[in-house]
Amino acid sequence: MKNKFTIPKSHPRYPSLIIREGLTEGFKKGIVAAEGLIAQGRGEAFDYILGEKTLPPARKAIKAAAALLLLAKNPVISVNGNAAALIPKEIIKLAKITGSKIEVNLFYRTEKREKKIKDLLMACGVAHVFGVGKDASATIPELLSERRKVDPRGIFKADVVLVFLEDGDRTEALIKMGKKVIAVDLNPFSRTAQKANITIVDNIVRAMPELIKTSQEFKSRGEQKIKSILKNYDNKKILKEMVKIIRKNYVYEK
Ligand code: PTJ
Repeated sequence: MKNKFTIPKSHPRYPSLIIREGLTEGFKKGIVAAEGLIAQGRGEAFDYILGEKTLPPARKAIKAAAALLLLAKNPVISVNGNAAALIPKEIIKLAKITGSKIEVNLFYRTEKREKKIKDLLMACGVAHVFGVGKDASATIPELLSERRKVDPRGIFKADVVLVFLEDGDRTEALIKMGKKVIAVDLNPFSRTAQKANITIVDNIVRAMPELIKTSQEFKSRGEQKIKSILKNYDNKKILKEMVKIIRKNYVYEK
């Protein structure tokens, strides 16, 4: 991400300020929804509490996520405005390694923003972006938001879906359809975090490079070895570990 305002690298909040830059630039370009800036604020608060680093439970979730994506028959990465602005190249890298499709799926859906996100992803090197405009002709049952509209060749027939900054409704609806959901969400208490099969409680900006590295590493392992990672994975336990860290970080001692 560019540092247009020359924020000094020594600034204690440098990485966080650079993320803000990426999002506000994305907003000005029509990629990020205004509400996406507010969502980032909520994320920042959790990130601050987590110490702005990838914690051990998140690393375990990343390993399980890499395993699940590599074992999937039809994995799809679902992209919203914030993810497109912050991690477009990483989305494409991960899609290449894991054989995932990329689908645009917006909560605040407008065709104009969908197309801008598609163009951005294509400029970063992806051959096809699913779910744009009329391509999102299938419907996720029992979901009322605009996120219900999905591509019949993409999310609709996926067995594994990776989601970022999500609303709990769609995660629940996708799971009801028999899909496995991997969520990246800084808030371990959110419905998405609680409902997903694998929850990576981390900033998407840190989690994605780690997920790419792990997926690349696991790719050369045999299927049985990858399966054993998933066999021992317990998402409820991971979330509990995360909450324990939060409580420990914030015991106020005089
Ligand atoms: O682009 P659209 O139209 O699909 O809209 C996207 C937003 C983000 C506006 C929409 O999905 C939304 O309103 O999300 P929520 O319900 O506010 O949820 C955002 C969740 O993501 C919250 O739990 C935040 O803590 C978390 N979050 C925010 N920034 C990050 C994050 N998690 C990981 N990395 C972040 N950078």
